[in-house]
Amino acid sequence: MHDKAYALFEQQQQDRGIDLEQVKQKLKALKIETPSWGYGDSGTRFKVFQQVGVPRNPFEKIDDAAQVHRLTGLCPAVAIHIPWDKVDDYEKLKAHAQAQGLSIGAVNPNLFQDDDYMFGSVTNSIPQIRQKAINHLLECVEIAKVVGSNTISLWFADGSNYPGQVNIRTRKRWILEALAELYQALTPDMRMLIEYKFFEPAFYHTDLADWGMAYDMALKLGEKAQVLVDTGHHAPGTNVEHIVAYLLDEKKLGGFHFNSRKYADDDLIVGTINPYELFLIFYQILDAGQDADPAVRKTAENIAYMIDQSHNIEPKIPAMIRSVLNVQTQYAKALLINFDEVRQAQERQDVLAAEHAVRQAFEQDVTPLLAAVREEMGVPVDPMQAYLDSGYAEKIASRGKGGASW
Ligand code: PSV
Ligand code: MN
Ligand code: MN
Repeated sequence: MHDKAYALFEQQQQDRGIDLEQVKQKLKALKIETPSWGYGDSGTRFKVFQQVGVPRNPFEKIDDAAQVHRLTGLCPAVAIHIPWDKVDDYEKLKAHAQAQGLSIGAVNPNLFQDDDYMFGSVTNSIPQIRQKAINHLLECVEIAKVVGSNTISLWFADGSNYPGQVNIRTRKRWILEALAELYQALTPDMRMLIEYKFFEPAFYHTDLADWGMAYDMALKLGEKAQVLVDTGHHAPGTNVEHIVAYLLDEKKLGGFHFNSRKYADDDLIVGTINPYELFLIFYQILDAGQDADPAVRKTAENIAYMIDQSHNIEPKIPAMIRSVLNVQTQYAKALLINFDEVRQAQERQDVLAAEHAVRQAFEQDVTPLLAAVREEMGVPVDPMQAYLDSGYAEKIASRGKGGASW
Protein backbone atom coordinates (compact mmCIF):
# COMPACT_ATOMS: atom_id res chain seq x y z
CA MET A 1 0.00 0.00 0.00
CA HIS A 2 2.74 2.44 1.08
CA ASP A 3 4.97 1.19 -1.70
CA LYS A 4 2.37 1.79 -4.37
CA ALA A 5 1.54 5.25 -3.07
CA TYR A 6 5.22 6.09 -2.78
CA ALA A 7 5.98 4.88 -6.33
CA LEU A 8 3.30 7.20 -7.67
CA PHE A 9 4.51 10.07 -5.51
CA GLU A 10 8.10 9.49 -6.66
CA GLN A 11 7.02 9.63 -10.28
CA GLN A 12 5.06 12.84 -9.72
CA GLN A 13 7.97 14.54 -7.98
CA GLN A 14 10.44 13.40 -10.62
CA ASP A 15 8.19 14.98 -13.21
CA ARG A 16 8.26 18.19 -11.15
CA GLY A 17 12.06 18.10 -11.14
CA ILE A 18 12.48 17.32 -7.44
CA ASP A 19 15.42 15.28 -6.14
CA LEU A 20 13.65 13.06 -3.63
CA GLU A 21 16.80 11.52 -2.16
CA GLN A 22 17.92 14.97 -1.07
CA VAL A 23 14.47 15.71 0.32
CA LYS A 24 14.55 12.51 2.35
CA GLN A 25 18.01 13.26 3.70
CA LYS A 26 16.87 16.67 4.89
CA LEU A 27 13.75 15.23 6.49
CA LYS A 28 15.83 12.70 8.38
CA ALA A 29 18.04 15.49 9.70
CA LEU A 30 15.14 17.59 11.05
CA LYS A 31 15.32 18.10 14.82
CA ILE A 32 12.66 19.82 16.89
CA GLU A 33 13.24 20.46 20.56
CA THR A 34 10.23 20.01 22.84
CA PRO A 35 9.72 22.14 25.96
CA SER A 36 9.60 20.54 29.41
CA TRP A 37 6.77 22.91 30.31
CA GLY A 38 4.62 21.62 27.45
CA TYR A 39 4.20 18.36 29.38
CA GLY A 40 2.99 20.04 32.55
CA ASP A 41 -0.45 21.30 33.52
CA SER A 42 -1.23 24.73 32.17
CA GLY A 43 -4.14 27.04 31.66
CA THR A 44 -5.21 30.61 31.34
CA ARG A 45 -5.67 33.27 33.97
CA PHE A 46 -9.15 31.81 34.40
CA LYS A 47 -8.18 28.25 35.27
CA VAL A 48 -5.36 25.76 35.27
CA PHE A 49 -6.89 22.36 34.60
CA GLN A 50 -5.25 19.37 36.24
CA GLN A 51 -4.94 16.34 34.04
CA VAL A 52 -4.28 12.75 34.99
CA GLY A 53 -0.76 11.49 34.30
CA VAL A 54 1.01 14.83 34.17
CA PRO A 55 4.70 14.59 35.17
CA ARG A 56 5.34 15.37 38.82
CA ASN A 57 8.92 16.50 38.39
CA PRO A 58 11.53 17.34 35.71
CA PHE A 59 12.62 13.70 35.47
CA GLU A 60 9.14 12.60 34.48
CA LYS A 61 8.88 15.47 32.00
CA ILE A 62 11.98 14.04 30.34
CA ASP A 63 10.40 10.57 30.31
CA ASP A 64 7.45 12.02 28.37
CA ALA A 65 9.70 13.91 25.99
CA ALA A 66 11.59 10.66 25.38
CA GLN A 67 8.32 8.96 24.47
CA VAL A 68 7.63 11.65 21.86
CA HIS A 69 11.12 11.15 20.42
CA ARG A 70 10.83 7.36 20.38
CA LEU A 71 7.68 7.55 18.25
CA THR A 72 8.61 10.42 15.93
CA GLY A 73 12.42 10.30 15.71
CA LEU A 74 12.26 14.08 15.60
CA CYS A 75 12.82 15.32 19.13
CA PRO A 76 16.18 14.35 20.61
CA ALA A 77 16.40 17.39 22.91
CA VAL A 78 14.23 18.92 25.59
CA ALA A 79 14.33 22.55 26.68
CA ILE A 80 14.23 23.35 30.38
CA HIS A 81 12.92 26.39 32.25
CA ILE A 82 14.55 27.40 35.53
CA PRO A 83 13.22 27.34 38.28
CA TRP A 84 10.31 25.29 36.90
CA ASP A 85 12.83 22.51 36.33
CA LYS A 86 15.03 23.21 39.32
CA VAL A 87 16.66 20.05 40.69
CA ASP A 88 19.37 19.44 43.28
CA ASP A 89 21.55 17.52 40.89
CA TYR A 90 21.72 18.64 37.25
CA GLU A 91 24.26 15.94 36.41
CA LYS A 92 21.58 13.45 37.35
CA LEU A 93 19.03 15.20 35.13
CA LYS A 94 21.45 15.10 32.22
CA ALA A 95 22.20 11.40 32.81
CA HIS A 96 18.46 10.67 33.03
CA ALA A 97 17.96 12.31 29.64
CA GLN A 98 20.97 10.59 28.09
CA ALA A 99 19.85 7.18 29.26
CA GLN A 100 16.77 7.66 27.08
CA GLY A 101 18.63 8.99 24.06
CA LEU A 102 17.87 12.64 24.81
CA SER A 103 19.94 15.69 25.55
CA ILE A 104 19.02 18.85 27.40
CA GLY A 105 18.48 21.68 24.96
CA ALA A 106 17.94 25.37 25.61
CA VAL A 107 18.07 26.59 29.17
CA ASN A 108 15.34 29.21 29.73
CA PRO A 109 15.77 31.54 32.70
CA ASN A 110 12.47 32.44 34.33
CA LEU A 111 12.34 36.09 35.33
CA PHE A 112 8.59 36.46 35.61
CA GLN A 113 7.32 34.42 38.50
CA ASP A 114 8.97 35.97 41.51
CA ASP A 115 7.16 38.66 43.52
CA ASP A 116 10.30 40.78 43.30
CA TYR A 117 9.74 41.09 39.54
CA MET A 118 6.32 42.75 39.75
CA PHE A 119 7.79 45.98 38.35
CA GLY A 120 10.43 44.35 36.19
CA SER A 121 13.41 42.01 36.50
CA VAL A 122 16.52 43.24 34.65
CA THR A 123 14.72 46.58 34.16
CA ASN A 124 13.55 47.03 37.75
CA SER A 125 14.36 50.49 39.14
CA ILE A 126 15.66 48.85 42.33
CA PRO A 127 19.32 47.92 41.74
CA GLN A 128 19.22 44.91 44.08
CA ILE A 129 16.38 43.38 42.07
CA ARG A 130 18.22 43.98 38.81
CA GLN A 131 21.22 42.25 40.35
CA LYS A 132 19.07 39.33 41.50
CA ALA A 133 17.79 38.94 37.93
CA ILE A 134 21.31 39.07 36.50
CA ASN A 135 22.44 36.49 39.05
CA HIS A 136 19.67 34.20 37.83
CA LEU A 137 20.85 34.63 34.24
CA LEU A 138 24.38 33.72 35.31
CA GLU A 139 23.10 30.76 37.32
CA CYS A 140 21.44 29.50 34.12
CA VAL A 141 24.77 29.61 32.28
CA GLU A 142 26.25 27.45 35.04
CA ILE A 143 23.32 25.03 34.74
CA ALA A 144 23.78 24.94 30.96
CA LYS A 145 27.44 23.97 31.44
CA VAL A 146 26.47 21.08 33.73
CA VAL A 147 23.64 19.72 31.56
CA GLY A 148 25.72 20.09 28.40
CA SER A 149 23.56 22.74 26.72
CA ASN A 150 24.97 25.44 24.50
CA THR A 151 21.86 27.63 24.33
CA ILE A 152 20.44 30.18 26.73
CA SER A 153 16.99 31.20 25.56
CA LEU A 154 15.76 34.51 26.91
CA TRP A 155 12.35 36.03 27.21
CA PHE A 156 11.60 38.97 29.49
CA ALA A 157 8.11 39.75 30.72
CA ASP A 158 9.36 43.24 31.62
CA GLY A 159 7.15 46.11 30.62
CA SER A 160 4.62 48.59 31.92
CA ASN A 161 0.86 49.02 31.93
CA TYR A 162 0.45 52.79 31.66
CA PRO A 163 2.04 55.77 29.96
CA GLY A 164 4.42 57.45 32.37
CA GLN A 165 4.75 54.39 34.61
CA VAL A 166 8.41 53.88 33.73
CA ASN A 167 11.23 55.51 31.83
CA ILE A 168 11.42 53.45 28.66
CA ARG A 169 14.91 54.64 27.64
CA THR A 170 16.47 53.98 31.04
CA ARG A 171 15.06 50.46 31.02
CA LYS A 172 16.41 49.90 27.52
CA ARG A 173 19.90 50.62 28.87
CA TRP A 174 19.40 48.34 31.87
CA ILE A 175 18.30 45.46 29.71
CA LEU A 176 21.38 45.82 27.54
CA GLU A 177 23.59 45.97 30.65
CA ALA A 178 22.11 42.71 31.92
CA LEU A 179 22.41 41.01 28.55
CA ALA A 180 26.03 42.15 28.27
CA GLU A 181 26.86 40.54 31.62
CA LEU A 182 25.25 37.34 30.45
CA TYR A 183 27.08 37.52 27.15
CA GLN A 184 30.43 37.78 28.95
CA ALA A 185 29.64 34.61 30.90
CA LEU A 186 28.92 32.47 27.80
CA THR A 187 31.53 29.87 26.89
CA PRO A 188 32.85 30.05 23.30
CA ASP A 189 30.49 27.32 22.08
CA MET A 190 27.38 28.88 23.65
CA ARG A 191 24.87 31.24 22.15
CA MET A 192 22.06 33.31 23.56
CA LEU A 193 18.71 33.65 21.83
CA ILE A 194 16.69 36.80 22.46
CA GLU A 195 12.94 36.45 22.19
CA TYR A 196 10.50 39.32 21.79
CA LYS A 197 6.77 39.71 22.30
CA PHE A 198 4.58 42.70 21.73
CA PHE A 199 2.43 42.47 24.85
CA GLU A 200 1.40 40.31 27.80
CA PRO A 201 1.78 40.30 30.74
CA ALA A 202 2.52 44.02 30.27
CA PHE A 203 -0.21 45.79 28.35
CA TYR A 204 1.18 49.22 27.50
CA HIS A 205 4.82 48.66 26.63
CA THR A 206 7.08 45.62 26.68
CA ASP A 207 10.80 46.30 26.90
CA LEU A 208 11.65 43.90 24.07
CA ALA A 209 8.47 44.17 22.04
CA ASP A 210 9.47 43.21 18.53
CA TRP A 211 12.16 41.68 16.33
CA GLY A 212 13.79 45.07 15.73
CA MET A 213 14.48 45.56 19.43
CA ALA A 214 15.73 42.01 19.87
CA TYR A 215 17.88 42.40 16.75
CA ASP A 216 19.31 45.68 18.02
CA MET A 217 20.34 44.01 21.29
CA ALA A 218 21.82 41.02 19.47
CA LEU A 219 23.75 43.31 17.15
CA LYS A 220 25.21 45.33 20.02
CA LEU A 221 26.16 42.18 21.95
CA GLY A 222 28.00 40.27 19.23
CA GLU A 223 28.03 37.07 17.23
CA LYS A 224 26.90 34.77 20.00
CA ALA A 225 23.63 36.67 20.37
CA GLN A 226 20.79 35.97 17.96
CA VAL A 227 17.05 36.53 17.73
CA LEU A 228 14.43 33.92 18.54
CA VAL A 229 11.15 34.14 16.66
CA ASP A 230 8.16 32.83 18.60
CA THR A 231 5.46 32.51 15.96
CA GLY A 232 2.78 33.64 18.43
CA HIS A 233 4.46 36.89 19.39
CA HIS A 234 3.33 39.22 16.64
CA ALA A 235 0.41 41.50 16.04
CA PRO A 236 -2.28 39.97 13.81
CA GLY A 237 -1.41 40.22 10.14
CA THR A 238 2.35 40.52 10.66
CA ASN A 239 4.37 38.98 7.85
CA VAL A 240 6.42 36.60 10.00
CA GLU A 241 8.24 35.00 7.05
CA HIS A 242 9.49 38.43 6.02
CA ILE A 243 11.02 38.87 9.49
CA VAL A 244 12.57 35.41 9.12
CA ALA A 245 14.10 36.28 5.73
CA TYR A 246 15.46 39.60 7.03
CA LEU A 247 17.05 38.07 10.11
CA LEU A 248 18.54 35.24 8.07
CA ASP A 249 20.15 37.69 5.72
CA GLU A 250 21.63 39.54 8.70
CA LYS A 251 22.89 36.22 10.15
CA LYS A 252 20.86 36.93 13.27
CA LEU A 253 18.13 34.30 13.19
CA GLY A 254 18.95 31.83 15.96
CA GLY A 255 15.80 29.90 16.67
CA PHE A 256 12.06 29.44 16.72
CA HIS A 257 9.38 28.83 19.24
CA PHE A 258 6.68 27.20 17.17
CA ASN A 259 3.04 27.43 18.14
CA SER A 260 -0.20 28.61 16.58
CA ARG A 261 -2.28 31.65 17.29
CA LYS A 262 -5.59 32.99 16.17
CA TYR A 263 -5.62 36.19 18.21
CA ALA A 264 -2.54 36.78 20.35
CA ASP A 265 -0.02 34.52 22.13
CA ASP A 266 -2.45 31.63 22.16
CA ASP A 267 0.21 28.87 22.38
CA LEU A 268 -1.93 26.45 20.38
CA ILE A 269 -0.66 23.36 18.59
CA VAL A 270 1.60 24.51 15.75
CA GLY A 271 0.17 24.17 12.27
CA THR A 272 -3.44 24.05 13.38
CA ILE A 273 -4.49 27.60 12.54
CA ASN A 274 -2.31 28.75 9.68
CA PRO A 275 -0.19 25.91 8.27
CA TYR A 276 0.58 28.00 5.20
CA GLU A 277 2.51 30.49 7.34
CA LEU A 278 4.65 27.68 8.70
CA PHE A 279 5.27 26.43 5.16
CA LEU A 280 6.26 29.94 4.04
CA ILE A 281 8.67 30.25 6.97
CA PHE A 282 10.37 27.06 5.79
CA TYR A 283 10.37 28.39 2.24
CA GLN A 284 12.44 31.36 3.40
CA ILE A 285 14.78 29.16 5.41
CA LEU A 286 15.36 26.73 2.53
CA ASP A 287 15.87 29.62 0.14
CA ALA A 288 18.50 31.13 2.48
CA GLY A 289 20.05 27.65 2.67
CA GLN A 290 20.97 28.08 -1.01
CA ASP A 291 22.35 31.61 -0.65
CA ALA A 292 25.64 32.47 -2.35
CA ASP A 293 26.94 33.79 1.00
CA PRO A 294 28.18 30.83 3.13
CA ALA A 295 27.45 32.77 6.33
CA VAL A 296 23.78 33.02 5.40
CA ARG A 297 23.74 29.30 4.55
CA LYS A 298 25.35 28.51 7.90
CA THR A 299 22.77 30.61 9.76
CA ALA A 300 19.96 28.74 8.03
CA GLU A 301 21.54 25.40 8.98
CA ASN A 302 22.05 26.32 12.63
CA ILE A 303 18.51 27.36 13.48
CA ALA A 304 17.23 25.85 16.71
CA TYR A 305 13.68 24.63 16.10
CA MET A 306 11.72 24.48 19.31
CA ILE A 307 8.11 24.04 20.30
CA ASP A 308 6.67 26.48 22.84
CA GLN A 309 3.11 25.55 23.62
CA SER A 310 0.79 25.30 26.58
CA HIS A 311 -1.68 22.50 26.20
CA ASN A 312 -4.49 23.69 28.42
CA ILE A 313 -7.23 21.26 27.46
CA GLU A 314 -5.39 18.77 25.26
CA PRO A 315 -3.70 15.60 26.53
CA LYS A 316 -0.06 16.70 26.63
CA ILE A 317 1.88 13.94 24.87
CA PRO A 318 -0.40 13.46 21.85
CA ALA A 319 -0.60 17.26 21.55
CA MET A 320 3.18 17.37 21.36
CA ILE A 321 3.27 14.52 18.83
CA ARG A 322 0.71 16.38 16.70
CA SER A 323 2.82 19.53 16.91
CA VAL A 324 6.06 17.98 15.75
CA LEU A 325 4.32 16.02 13.00
CA ASN A 326 2.73 19.24 11.78
CA VAL A 327 6.15 20.89 11.63
CA GLN A 328 7.56 17.88 9.78
CA THR A 329 4.68 17.99 7.28
CA GLN A 330 5.15 21.66 6.42
CA TYR A 331 8.90 21.23 6.21
CA ALA A 332 8.39 18.30 3.83
CA LYS A 333 6.11 20.40 1.64
CA ALA A 334 8.58 23.28 1.55
CA LEU A 335 11.28 20.82 0.47
CA LEU A 336 9.14 20.11 -2.59
CA ILE A 337 9.38 23.68 -3.86
CA ASN A 338 11.10 23.80 -7.22
CA PHE A 339 13.39 26.73 -6.44
CA ASP A 340 14.66 27.02 -10.02
CA GLU A 341 11.11 27.44 -11.21
CA VAL A 342 10.51 30.15 -8.61
CA ARG A 343 13.72 31.98 -9.56
CA GLN A 344 13.01 31.82 -13.25
CA ALA A 345 9.52 33.21 -12.72
CA GLN A 346 10.97 35.98 -10.55
CA GLU A 347 13.49 36.85 -13.29
CA ARG A 348 10.69 37.08 -15.84
CA GLN A 349 8.70 39.16 -13.31
CA ASP A 350 5.95 36.64 -13.78
CA VAL A 351 3.95 37.20 -10.64
CA LEU A 352 1.42 34.42 -11.15
CA ALA A 353 3.97 31.78 -12.11
CA ALA A 354 6.16 32.60 -9.10
CA GLU A 355 3.27 32.37 -6.66
CA HIS A 356 2.11 29.19 -8.35
CA ALA A 357 5.52 27.54 -8.07
CA VAL A 358 5.53 28.13 -4.31
CA ARG A 359 1.90 27.22 -3.64
CA GLN A 360 2.07 24.10 -5.77
CA ALA A 361 4.49 22.54 -3.30
CA PHE A 362 2.12 23.33 -0.42
CA GLU A 363 -0.64 21.50 -2.25
CA GLN A 364 1.29 18.23 -2.55
CA ASP A 365 0.16 15.32 -0.40
CA VAL A 366 3.31 14.30 1.49
CA THR A 367 1.76 11.30 3.26
CA PRO A 368 3.61 8.68 1.15
CA LEU A 369 6.89 10.59 1.52
CA LEU A 370 6.60 10.79 5.30
CA ALA A 371 5.62 7.13 5.52
CA ALA A 372 8.73 6.16 3.52
CA VAL A 373 10.99 8.41 5.59
CA ARG A 374 9.60 7.07 8.87
CA GLU A 375 10.08 3.50 7.71
CA GLU A 376 13.69 4.26 6.81
CA MET A 377 14.17 5.97 10.18
CA GLY A 378 12.77 2.96 12.01
CA VAL A 379 9.88 4.83 13.65
CA PRO A 380 6.16 4.07 13.33
CA VAL A 381 4.56 5.21 10.07
CA ASP A 382 1.70 6.65 12.13
CA PRO A 383 3.30 7.94 15.35
CA MET A 384 0.00 9.21 16.75
CA GLN A 385 -1.73 5.86 16.38
CA ALA A 386 1.38 4.16 17.75
CA TYR A 387 1.14 6.36 20.83
CA LEU A 388 -2.52 5.58 21.34
CA ASP A 389 -1.73 1.86 21.03
CA SER A 390 1.40 2.01 23.16
CA GLY A 391 -0.23 1.85 26.59
CA TYR A 392 1.96 4.76 27.73
CA ALA A 393 -1.02 6.95 28.69
CA GLU A 394 -2.41 4.12 30.82
CA LYS A 395 1.00 3.61 32.41
CA ILE A 396 1.47 7.23 33.42
CA ALA A 397 -2.08 7.44 34.77
CA SER A 398 -0.64 6.03 37.98
CA ARG A 399 0.97 9.45 38.51
CA GLY A 400 -2.54 10.67 39.24
CA LYS A 401 -3.55 14.31 39.12
CA GLY A 402 -1.78 17.37 40.43
CA GLY A 403 1.51 17.11 38.54
CA ALA A 404 3.81 20.00 37.73
CA SER A 405 2.23 23.06 36.24
CA TRP A 406 4.07 25.30 33.86
C1 PSV B 1 6.34 33.90 26.65
O1 PSV B 1 5.04 34.08 26.21
C2 PSV B 1 6.97 32.63 26.14
O2 PSV B 1 6.76 32.50 24.77
C3 PSV B 1 8.43 32.55 26.48
O3 PSV B 1 9.14 31.80 25.56
C4 PSV B 1 8.39 31.86 27.79
O4 PSV B 1 9.60 31.37 28.23
C5 PSV B 1 7.36 30.81 27.50
O5 PSV B 1 6.38 31.52 26.75
C6 PSV B 1 6.77 30.19 28.68
O6 PSV B 1 5.67 29.39 28.34
MN1 MN C 1 8.19 31.50 23.48
MN1 MN D 1 4.70 33.03 24.24
